[in-house]
Amino acid sequence: MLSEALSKALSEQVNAEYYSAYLYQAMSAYADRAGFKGIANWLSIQAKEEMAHGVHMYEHILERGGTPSFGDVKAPPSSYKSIREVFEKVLAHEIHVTERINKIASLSMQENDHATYNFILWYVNEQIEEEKNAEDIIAKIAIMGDNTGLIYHLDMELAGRTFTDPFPAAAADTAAG
Ligand code: OFO
Repeated sequence: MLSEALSKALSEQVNAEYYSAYLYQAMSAYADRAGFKGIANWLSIQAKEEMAHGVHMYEHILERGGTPSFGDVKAPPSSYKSIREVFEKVLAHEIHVTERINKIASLSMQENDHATYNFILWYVNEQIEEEKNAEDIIAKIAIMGDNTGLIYHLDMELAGRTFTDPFPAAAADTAAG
């Protein structure tokens, strides 16, 4: 059974994942209004992934007999100076999320909760990809400078991103009852 401390930490992380979704959706709106539909698509899919991260974590709390708690999801910033700034903020946010996830991993170990430790390792690994994705895009933007024509190439590339359920097995289990 999940301890109270881990129930609280995981519930707060569910909230943080929902905030991530909200943040990326707001960034997507900025990119869309600035005319970068492909970048807006990438950010919108990122928002969907964050929702899936939050739901999956919520389900773990219930599955382990914990009590999920709910708080306000804070409002994200909605205006940005440039696409470069957007992705710098994505990276800074993901670094922050990595710190949060690592704290939950440490707490699971302290409490000898091997099931939660095993569960949170998926998120630990996911954070490697989350930070790398943002770093790769920032590196491309650094080469492009403020050349809007080149940013449109990035826009076309990011238009190709499609949503893949990060937890297809869990979705199939739910469907099967
Ligand atoms: Fe949930 O990985 Fe980004 O924040």
